[in-house]
Amino acid sequence: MDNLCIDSLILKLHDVNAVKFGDYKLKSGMMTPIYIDLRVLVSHPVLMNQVSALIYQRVLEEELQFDSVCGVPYTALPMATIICSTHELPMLIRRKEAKDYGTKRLVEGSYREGDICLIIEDTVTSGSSILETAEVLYQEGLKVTDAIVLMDREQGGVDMLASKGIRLHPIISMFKLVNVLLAAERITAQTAQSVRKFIQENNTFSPKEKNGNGVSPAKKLCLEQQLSYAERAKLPDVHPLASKLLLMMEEKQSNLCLSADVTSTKELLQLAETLGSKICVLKTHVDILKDFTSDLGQKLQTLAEKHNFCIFEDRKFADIGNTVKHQYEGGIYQISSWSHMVNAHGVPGPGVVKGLSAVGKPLGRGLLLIAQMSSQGSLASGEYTQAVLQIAEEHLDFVFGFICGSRITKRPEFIHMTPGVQMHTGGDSLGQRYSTPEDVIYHKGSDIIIVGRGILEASDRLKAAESYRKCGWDAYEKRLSQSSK
Ligand code: 5BU
Repeated sequence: MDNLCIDSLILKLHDVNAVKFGDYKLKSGMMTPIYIDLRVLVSHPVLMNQVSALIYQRVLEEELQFDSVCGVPYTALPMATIICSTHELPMLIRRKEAKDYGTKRLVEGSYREGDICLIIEDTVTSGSSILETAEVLYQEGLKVTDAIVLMDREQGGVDMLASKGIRLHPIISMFKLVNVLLAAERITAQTAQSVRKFIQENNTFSPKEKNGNGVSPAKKLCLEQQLSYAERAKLPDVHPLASKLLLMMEEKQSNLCLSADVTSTKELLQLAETLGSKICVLKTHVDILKDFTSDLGQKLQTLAEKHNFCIFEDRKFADIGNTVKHQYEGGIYQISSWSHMVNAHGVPGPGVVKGLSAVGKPLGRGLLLIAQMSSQGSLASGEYTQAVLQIAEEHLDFVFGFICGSRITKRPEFIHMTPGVQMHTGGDSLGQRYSTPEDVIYHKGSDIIIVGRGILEASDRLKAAESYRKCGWDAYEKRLSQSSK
């Protein structure tokens, strides 16, 4: 989703008084220093259309599957109507009260038992309004798996709904809103700080039992994942390369892997030199270099030692064991001689690991298995991911982690690395999909963010790398602090 688009929307919402600062009472009775009133949107059709378009864009980005759409009455009702009318999607209307004449239906529109209904909401605090609507839909035999909200007050709605089996996809978060208004000098730093403090101190969702029912997937991750990178480095079964990497991460306060997807050797070496201090891993695709020479590996290794990072050639091996052995060791690139880690698909079965291990294990190298991919329509999911996990568990002496979208195993010895990361969700025109560092590390429980164009296309690459390092690290610290609560 385009960030500029969100930023300008936030300013327009402020212009029309949909965002107010002061002392306001929420539906729950709680007093708040910020109030969001999106009811005014009906008087601003251009803005209403823009909001509806953003919601629909999110539907596409998340590839949501559903049979009908229902807006939570009343504010989200016109938004749902515009979306359904524009894109010719069937809509359902939830009545707040059943009529006392005629059919007495609580849900208007046509549906069949088992149909999936997507819920649309304007603002979420605790998530109770969405749940109320979902419960009415459940009574009618409908299913609700996802909901989209324009504004998330970040006070526990995502976790509460997740605990009820509903994924909530927010478009604007409260922190984002405050940051944009502050940057535009619409509010003072003091107001921004009081809102942030209020949000942090007023989380409406507190799981009753740790590890028990009612705990959201995001919270569960936090509860399970109590070890720091440094603690994990010392576990008895951890692979030596994973141990080295985890210690490096802790020392540099970086869980950032730079995907150095450039086509000139000079630029690659320059990147390693200038951004080396910000990263824990440098990921390469040597086969896209137009001027590869056999001394590159040695040069990269020298820089890796100087700046304390690991080298990861993203070769994605996917052949029978005997072939990958040659591909890894020989050819022009002689990958095993300089890359600390490589990755492989699980498609060929365990033989691919055995072939690579025969070359890499004696050299102290390690392997990441590709358990999930970031690209749209990827086939690496569900049972495939589980089968990859099984292969990894059978080869702990060489496989030390995964390429994945989110954490796939509780074993703290495994390192999870996630590509498809940018500061804003969305994708490119060739099927890449992006999640944010916070989402990947905090919500999805991964360990390392892999960032390419988010840094490479920035006008100041060093500054961009520092922002990603900081975001990734802050998300990790937030996860750790939550888990020890
Ligand atoms: P981007 O510029 O941040 O989109 O680059 C992502 C990098 O990660 C790029 O080198 C891909 O080849 C790599 N990648 C990925 O994007 N998604 C995947 O599932 C895997 C690798 Br596996």
